[in-house]
Amino acid sequence: MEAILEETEKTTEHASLVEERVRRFQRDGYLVIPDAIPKKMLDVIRRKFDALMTEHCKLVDALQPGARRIYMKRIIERDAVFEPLMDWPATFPIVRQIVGADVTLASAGEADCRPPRTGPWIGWHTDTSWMPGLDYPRQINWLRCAYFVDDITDDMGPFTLLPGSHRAAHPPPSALTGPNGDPADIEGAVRIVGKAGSCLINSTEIWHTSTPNRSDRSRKLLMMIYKHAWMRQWEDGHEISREFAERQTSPLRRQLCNLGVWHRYDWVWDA
Ligand SMILES: O=C(O)CCC(=O)C(=O)O
Repeated sequence: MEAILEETEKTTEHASLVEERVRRFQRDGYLVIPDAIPKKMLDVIRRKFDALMTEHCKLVDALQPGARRIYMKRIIERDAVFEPLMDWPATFPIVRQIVGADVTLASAGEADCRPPRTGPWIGWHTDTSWMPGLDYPRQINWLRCAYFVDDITDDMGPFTLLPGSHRAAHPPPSALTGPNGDPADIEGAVRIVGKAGSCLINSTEIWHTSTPNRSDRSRKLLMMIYKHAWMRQWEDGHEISREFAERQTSPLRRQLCNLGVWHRYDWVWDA
């Protein structure tokens, strides 16, 4: 009986923590979850990330020397170690709560690297300002989880955003980005630094930008993007392959991989 009570207490505590984080997210448009990935698991992930990224960087360097951002598409398909990130227990309950029961993946994830001593690669933007016919302030369209593979310090070009701007009446004015693509400093902007294993969850409607990596270290992130089932996936090789989706056995992961219908009248979702 005591064990059951203890378990119930833990579940209630967990539910109220999720609720509290969701409220914070709705207000600010982002959240940082410290220690989202425990050290032991992160060590395994980092080894695989570094091995794949080192090879990938050699290829990119040959074609595009001095690239300010290097990324690998479909990361969850490249090694089984990345696969659990799609429904990771420290973050997914929050994502599920924000997006809703029809949550699915918008892509097969990305491994992202900002090489040492490189300038910003993109100015102030939202990720979906290209979508026509949607008034501002917009509903949250996509939601991104960015896991820190290593510590990210202020000199490493941290992801930079303007809290609350996901509720703005317009996208970021172009005057906020200089002619050479450099972002202006905006009062109130926050540079997201943190320990390895942290996760930044952000609305892709939030105003955000890249900043220069002035350090001697690469800034490494693993990104997962979520959407509603009725939205299409990001194409151009970002989308989850049919073979990978069909291999999934858990009903939740099959839904996340966009198998099944998107127009459920019975409300019976697997998330
Ligand atoms: O790499 C960064 O710091 C910014 C990333 C970004 O703006 C994006 O992925 O849309």
